[in-house]
Amino acid sequence: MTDYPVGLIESLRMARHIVVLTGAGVSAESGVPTFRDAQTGLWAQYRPEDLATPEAFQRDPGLVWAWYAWRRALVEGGKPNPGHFALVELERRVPRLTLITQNVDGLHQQAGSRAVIELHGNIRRTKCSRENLVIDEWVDTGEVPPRCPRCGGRLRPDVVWFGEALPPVALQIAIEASQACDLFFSIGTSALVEPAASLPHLALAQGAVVVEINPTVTPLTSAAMYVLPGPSGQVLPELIRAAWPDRADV
Ligand code: BJW
Repeated sequence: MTDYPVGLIESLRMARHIVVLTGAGVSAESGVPTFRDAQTGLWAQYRPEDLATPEAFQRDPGLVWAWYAWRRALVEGGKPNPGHFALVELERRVPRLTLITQNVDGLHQQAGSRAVIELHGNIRRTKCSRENLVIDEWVDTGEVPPRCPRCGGRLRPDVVWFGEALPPVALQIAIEASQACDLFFSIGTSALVEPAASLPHLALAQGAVVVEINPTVTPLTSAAMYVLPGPSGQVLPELIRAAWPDRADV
Protein backbone atom coordinates (compact mmCIF):
# COMPACT_ATOMS: atom_id res chain seq x y z
CA MET A 1 0.00 0.00 0.00
CA THR A 2 1.17 3.56 -0.75
CA ASP A 3 2.56 5.63 2.12
CA TYR A 4 0.48 8.78 2.42
CA PRO A 5 2.00 11.95 3.95
CA VAL A 6 1.56 12.10 7.73
CA GLY A 7 0.31 15.70 7.46
CA LEU A 8 -2.47 14.62 5.10
CA ILE A 9 -3.55 11.74 7.35
CA GLU A 10 -3.60 14.13 10.33
CA SER A 11 -5.67 16.69 8.41
CA LEU A 12 -8.12 13.97 7.43
CA ARG A 13 -8.52 12.67 10.96
CA MET A 14 -8.88 16.16 12.44
CA ALA A 15 -11.17 17.67 9.79
CA ARG A 16 -14.49 19.11 10.99
CA HIS A 17 -15.90 19.84 7.53
CA ILE A 18 -14.68 18.19 4.34
CA VAL A 19 -15.80 19.25 0.88
CA VAL A 20 -15.41 16.76 -1.95
CA LEU A 21 -15.73 17.97 -5.54
CA THR A 22 -15.91 15.15 -8.06
CA GLY A 23 -15.68 14.97 -11.83
CA ALA A 24 -16.01 12.37 -14.53
CA GLY A 25 -12.77 10.57 -13.55
CA VAL A 26 -14.49 9.19 -10.43
CA SER A 27 -16.82 7.19 -12.68
CA ALA A 28 -14.13 6.05 -15.14
CA GLU A 29 -13.59 2.84 -13.18
CA SER A 30 -17.34 2.18 -13.43
CA GLY A 31 -16.97 1.96 -17.19
CA VAL A 32 -18.53 5.40 -17.79
CA PRO A 33 -16.21 7.28 -20.17
CA THR A 34 -15.04 10.70 -18.92
CA PHE A 35 -16.59 13.76 -20.56
CA ARG A 36 -13.62 14.51 -22.76
CA ASP A 37 -12.92 10.84 -23.54
CA ALA A 38 -16.53 9.92 -24.21
CA GLN A 39 -16.43 9.73 -27.98
CA THR A 40 -16.18 6.34 -29.65
CA GLY A 41 -17.75 4.68 -32.69
CA LEU A 42 -20.37 6.79 -34.41
CA TRP A 43 -19.71 9.66 -32.00
CA ALA A 44 -15.94 9.84 -32.50
CA GLN A 45 -16.42 12.50 -35.21
CA TYR A 46 -17.97 14.97 -32.73
CA ARG A 47 -16.34 16.99 -29.92
CA PRO A 48 -18.38 16.72 -26.72
CA GLU A 49 -17.92 20.46 -26.12
CA ASP A 50 -19.77 21.06 -29.42
CA LEU A 51 -22.74 18.85 -28.50
CA ALA A 52 -23.28 19.97 -24.88
CA THR A 53 -24.62 23.40 -25.81
CA PRO A 54 -28.06 24.98 -26.29
CA GLU A 55 -26.94 26.06 -29.78
CA ALA A 56 -26.22 22.44 -30.78
CA PHE A 57 -29.68 21.42 -29.54
CA GLN A 58 -31.33 24.24 -31.46
CA ARG A 59 -29.38 23.40 -34.60
CA ASP A 60 -29.91 19.63 -34.49
CA PRO A 61 -32.09 18.46 -31.56
CA GLY A 62 -32.28 14.89 -32.89
CA LEU A 63 -28.50 14.55 -32.94
CA VAL A 64 -28.08 15.89 -29.40
CA TRP A 65 -30.95 13.73 -28.08
CA ALA A 66 -29.38 10.64 -29.69
CA TRP A 67 -25.97 11.45 -28.16
CA TYR A 68 -27.51 11.65 -24.71
CA ALA A 69 -29.54 8.46 -25.27
CA TRP A 70 -26.25 6.68 -26.07
CA ARG A 71 -24.54 8.12 -22.99
CA ARG A 72 -27.57 7.38 -20.76
CA ALA A 73 -27.33 3.72 -21.78
CA LEU A 74 -23.63 3.70 -20.78
CA VAL A 75 -24.50 5.25 -17.41
CA GLU A 76 -27.33 2.82 -16.77
CA GLY A 77 -24.92 -0.06 -17.44
CA GLY A 78 -22.41 1.29 -14.90
CA LYS A 79 -22.22 0.44 -11.20
CA PRO A 80 -20.55 2.46 -8.43
CA ASN A 81 -16.88 1.57 -7.98
CA PRO A 82 -14.64 1.46 -4.85
CA GLY A 83 -14.03 5.23 -5.15
CA HIS A 84 -17.76 5.97 -4.83
CA PHE A 85 -18.06 3.58 -1.87
CA ALA A 86 -15.00 5.08 -0.15
CA LEU A 87 -16.72 8.48 -0.22
CA VAL A 88 -19.79 6.94 1.45
CA GLU A 89 -17.43 5.58 4.11
CA LEU A 90 -15.70 8.94 4.52
CA GLU A 91 -19.07 10.61 5.08
CA ARG A 92 -19.65 8.23 8.01
CA ARG A 93 -16.27 9.00 9.59
CA VAL A 94 -16.12 12.79 9.62
CA PRO A 95 -18.36 15.28 11.43
CA ARG A 96 -19.50 16.95 8.21
CA LEU A 97 -19.00 16.18 4.53
CA THR A 98 -20.39 18.10 1.57
CA LEU A 99 -20.25 16.11 -1.66
CA ILE A 100 -20.43 18.30 -4.74
CA THR A 101 -20.42 16.58 -8.10
CA GLN A 102 -20.15 17.75 -11.67
CA ASN A 103 -21.21 14.27 -12.74
CA VAL A 104 -24.60 13.66 -14.25
CA ASP A 105 -24.59 9.88 -13.80
CA GLY A 106 -26.17 9.51 -10.32
CA LEU A 107 -23.54 6.94 -9.24
CA HIS A 108 -22.74 8.70 -5.93
CA GLN A 109 -26.40 8.40 -4.93
CA GLN A 110 -26.47 4.78 -6.11
CA ALA A 111 -23.44 4.05 -3.90
CA GLY A 112 -25.28 5.51 -0.88
CA SER A 113 -23.91 9.04 -0.56
CA ARG A 114 -26.50 11.33 0.98
CA ALA A 115 -27.42 14.88 -0.04
CA VAL A 116 -25.29 14.96 -3.19
CA ILE A 117 -25.04 18.48 -4.66
CA GLU A 118 -25.42 18.08 -8.43
CA LEU A 119 -23.95 21.12 -10.18
CA HIS A 120 -24.56 19.97 -13.75
CA GLY A 121 -27.89 18.13 -13.43
CA ASN A 122 -28.59 14.47 -14.06
CA ILE A 123 -28.65 12.63 -17.38
CA ARG A 124 -31.29 10.23 -16.06
CA ARG A 125 -33.83 13.06 -15.83
CA THR A 126 -35.60 14.73 -18.74
CA LYS A 127 -37.02 18.22 -18.87
CA CYS A 128 -39.03 20.39 -21.21
CA SER A 129 -36.80 22.77 -23.15
CA ARG A 130 -39.57 25.37 -23.22
CA GLU A 131 -40.96 25.29 -19.65
CA ASN A 132 -37.84 23.96 -17.91
CA LEU A 133 -39.96 21.47 -15.90
CA VAL A 134 -38.85 17.89 -15.20
CA ILE A 135 -40.99 15.45 -17.20
CA ASP A 136 -41.24 11.79 -16.18
CA GLU A 137 -43.55 10.41 -18.87
CA TRP A 138 -44.36 11.17 -22.47
CA VAL A 139 -45.97 9.53 -25.46
CA ASP A 140 -43.52 7.95 -27.87
CA THR A 141 -44.71 8.98 -31.33
CA GLY A 142 -41.37 8.20 -32.93
CA GLU A 143 -40.44 11.88 -33.10
CA VAL A 144 -36.88 12.58 -31.85
CA PRO A 145 -36.66 14.28 -29.47
CA PRO A 146 -40.11 13.54 -28.08
CA ARG A 147 -42.51 16.36 -27.20
CA CYS A 148 -43.54 17.65 -23.79
CA PRO A 149 -47.01 16.27 -22.93
CA ARG A 150 -47.91 19.63 -21.30
CA CYS A 151 -46.87 22.23 -23.86
CA GLY A 152 -45.54 20.41 -26.93
CA GLY A 153 -42.01 21.77 -26.46
CA ARG A 154 -39.05 19.55 -27.24
CA LEU A 155 -37.77 17.36 -24.42
CA ARG A 156 -34.08 17.46 -23.49
CA PRO A 157 -31.83 15.95 -20.82
CA ASP A 158 -31.93 17.76 -17.45
CA VAL A 159 -28.26 18.72 -17.57
CA VAL A 160 -26.43 22.05 -17.63
CA TRP A 161 -24.91 22.91 -20.98
CA PHE A 162 -22.13 25.40 -21.68
CA GLY A 163 -23.49 28.92 -21.44
CA GLU A 164 -26.36 27.90 -19.16
CA ALA A 165 -26.65 28.89 -15.52
CA LEU A 166 -26.04 26.25 -12.87
CA PRO A 167 -28.91 25.47 -10.45
CA PRO A 168 -28.65 28.51 -8.16
CA VAL A 169 -29.32 26.77 -4.84
CA ALA A 170 -26.82 23.98 -5.55
CA LEU A 171 -24.19 26.52 -6.59
CA GLN A 172 -24.77 28.66 -3.50
CA ILE A 173 -24.43 25.63 -1.20
CA ALA A 174 -21.23 24.64 -3.02
CA ILE A 175 -19.72 28.12 -2.68
CA GLU A 176 -20.59 28.45 1.01
CA ALA A 177 -19.28 24.97 1.85
CA SER A 178 -16.04 25.61 -0.05
CA GLN A 179 -15.51 28.81 1.93
CA ALA A 180 -16.24 27.11 5.25
CA CYS A 181 -14.42 23.75 5.00
CA ASP A 182 -11.06 22.85 6.48
CA LEU A 183 -10.25 20.15 3.90
CA PHE A 184 -11.16 20.17 0.20
CA PHE A 185 -10.77 17.22 -2.17
CA SER A 186 -10.81 17.72 -5.93
CA ILE A 187 -11.19 14.26 -7.43
CA GLY A 188 -11.26 13.10 -11.05
CA THR A 189 -11.89 16.46 -12.63
CA SER A 190 -9.92 18.29 -15.30
CA ALA A 191 -10.54 21.48 -13.25
CA LEU A 192 -11.29 23.35 -16.46
CA VAL A 193 -14.99 24.08 -16.32
CA GLU A 194 -16.26 27.11 -14.43
CA PRO A 195 -17.71 27.86 -11.96
CA ALA A 196 -16.84 24.44 -10.43
CA ALA A 197 -13.13 24.98 -11.16
CA SER A 198 -13.12 28.01 -8.85
CA LEU A 199 -14.40 26.12 -5.79
CA PRO A 200 -11.00 24.76 -4.64
CA HIS A 201 -9.58 28.27 -4.97
CA LEU A 202 -12.30 29.59 -2.64
CA ALA A 203 -11.24 26.92 -0.14
CA LEU A 204 -7.55 27.79 -0.58
CA ALA A 205 -8.29 31.47 0.01
CA GLN A 206 -9.83 30.57 3.38
CA GLY A 207 -6.80 28.49 4.39
CA ALA A 208 -8.25 25.02 3.77
CA VAL A 209 -6.00 22.09 2.89
CA VAL A 210 -6.64 21.25 -0.78
CA VAL A 211 -5.99 17.72 -2.03
CA GLU A 212 -6.16 16.61 -5.64
CA ILE A 213 -6.65 12.99 -6.74
CA ASN A 214 -6.09 12.59 -10.47
CA PRO A 215 -3.69 10.50 -12.59
CA THR A 216 -2.95 13.56 -14.76
CA VAL A 217 -1.87 17.12 -14.10
CA THR A 218 -4.58 19.80 -14.10
CA PRO A 219 -4.61 23.60 -13.68
CA LEU A 220 -5.21 22.95 -9.95
CA THR A 221 -2.22 20.66 -9.42
CA SER A 222 0.39 23.32 -8.67
CA ALA A 223 -1.89 25.04 -6.12
CA ALA A 224 -2.95 21.90 -4.23
CA MET A 225 -1.15 21.09 -0.97
CA TYR A 226 -1.28 17.34 -1.62
CA VAL A 227 -1.47 15.66 -5.02
CA LEU A 228 -2.27 11.94 -5.18
CA PRO A 229 -1.64 10.98 -8.79
CA GLY A 230 -3.63 7.78 -9.21
CA PRO A 231 -7.07 6.41 -10.01
CA SER A 232 -9.62 7.41 -7.37
CA GLY A 233 -11.02 3.87 -7.13
CA GLN A 234 -7.65 2.81 -5.76
CA VAL A 235 -6.42 5.94 -3.95
CA LEU A 236 -9.59 6.73 -1.97
CA PRO A 237 -10.04 3.33 -0.26
CA GLU A 238 -6.30 3.23 0.52
CA LEU A 239 -6.35 6.71 1.98
CA ILE A 240 -9.28 5.89 4.25
CA ARG A 241 -7.62 2.69 5.42
CA ALA A 242 -4.43 4.69 6.12
CA ALA A 243 -6.35 7.30 8.15
CA TRP A 244 -8.49 4.83 10.11
CA PRO A 245 -6.45 1.59 10.15
CA ASP A 246 -8.46 0.21 13.07
CA ARG A 247 -11.69 0.17 11.03
CA ALA A 248 -10.80 -1.67 7.84
CA ASP A 249 -14.24 -1.98 6.22
CA VAL A 250 -13.43 -0.31 2.88
C1 BJW B 1 -9.40 10.13 -13.26
C2 BJW B 1 -9.54 8.81 -13.52
C3 BJW B 1 -9.59 7.99 -12.41
C4 BJW B 1 -9.53 9.83 -15.48
N1 BJW B 1 -9.49 8.54 -11.23
N2 BJW B 1 -9.31 10.74 -12.12
C5 BJW B 1 -14.77 31.70 -16.63
C6 BJW B 1 -13.67 31.61 -17.44
C7 BJW B 1 -13.74 30.96 -18.68
C8 BJW B 1 -14.94 30.40 -19.11
C9 BJW B 1 -16.03 30.49 -18.31
C10 BJW B 1 -15.94 31.13 -17.08
N3 BJW B 1 -17.16 31.06 -16.50
C11 BJW B 1 -18.00 30.39 -17.31
C12 BJW B 1 -17.33 30.04 -18.42
C13 BJW B 1 -17.88 29.28 -19.57
C14 BJW B 1 -18.01 27.79 -19.33
C15 BJW B 1 -16.64 27.20 -19.06
O1 BJW B 1 -16.26 26.89 -17.96
N4 BJW B 1 -15.89 26.97 -20.13
C16 BJW B 1 -14.58 26.34 -19.99
C17 BJW B 1 -14.49 25.18 -20.95
C18 BJW B 1 -13.51 27.35 -20.16
N5 BJW B 1 -18.92 27.50 -18.22
C19 BJW B 1 -20.23 27.50 -18.39
O2 BJW B 1 -20.72 27.76 -19.47
C20 BJW B 1 -21.11 27.18 -17.21
N6 BJW B 1 -22.16 28.14 -17.13
C21 BJW B 1 -21.97 29.34 -16.65
O3 BJW B 1 -20.94 29.71 -16.12
O4 BJW B 1 -23.06 30.14 -16.81
C22 BJW B 1 -23.01 31.51 -16.44
C23 BJW B 1 -24.42 32.04 -16.56
C24 BJW B 1 -24.95 32.74 -15.51
C25 BJW B 1 -26.26 33.23 -15.60
C26 BJW B 1 -27.02 33.01 -16.75
C27 BJW B 1 -26.48 32.30 -17.80
C28 BJW B 1 -25.17 31.80 -17.70
C29 BJW B 1 -21.82 25.85 -17.40
C30 BJW B 1 -20.90 24.69 -17.41
C31 BJW B 1 -21.70 23.41 -17.66
C32 BJW B 1 -20.80 22.24 -17.93
N7 BJW B 1 -21.59 21.15 -18.40
C33 BJW B 1 -20.93 19.91 -18.76
C34 BJW B 1 -21.93 19.04 -19.55
C35 BJW B 1 -22.95 18.39 -18.63
C36 BJW B 1 -23.82 17.44 -19.36
C37 BJW B 1 -23.07 16.33 -20.02
O5 BJW B 1 -22.38 15.54 -19.33
O6 BJW B 1 -23.15 16.23 -21.24
O7 BJW B 1 -20.48 19.23 -17.58
S1 BJW B 1 -19.41 20.13 -19.69
C38 BJW B 1 -18.53 18.83 -18.93
O8 BJW B 1 -17.42 19.35 -18.18
C39 BJW B 1 -19.50 18.20 -17.91
C40 BJW B 1 -18.59 17.94 -16.76
O9 BJW B 1 -19.34 17.86 -15.56
C41 BJW B 1 -17.64 19.11 -16.80
C42 BJW B 1 -16.34 18.87 -16.12
O10 BJW B 1 -15.67 17.80 -16.73
P1 BJW B 1 -14.82 16.82 -15.83
O11 BJW B 1 -15.71 16.15 -14.86
O12 BJW B 1 -13.67 17.56 -15.29
O13 BJW B 1 -14.40 15.70 -16.88
P2 BJW B 1 -13.19 15.64 -17.90
O14 BJW B 1 -13.53 14.58 -18.89
O15 BJW B 1 -12.85 16.97 -18.44
O16 BJW B 1 -11.95 15.21 -17.01
C43 BJW B 1 -11.88 13.95 -16.38
C44 BJW B 1 -10.67 13.95 -15.46
O17 BJW B 1 -10.65 12.71 -14.77
C45 BJW B 1 -9.33 14.09 -16.16
O18 BJW B 1 -8.56 15.09 -15.50
C46 BJW B 1 -8.69 12.71 -15.98
O19 BJW B 1 -7.27 12.78 -15.83
C47 BJW B 1 -9.33 12.25 -14.71
N8 BJW B 1 -9.40 10.80 -14.56
N9 BJW B 1 -9.61 8.64 -14.92
C48 BJW B 1 -9.36 9.87 -11.08
N10 BJW B 1 -9.72 6.67 -12.59
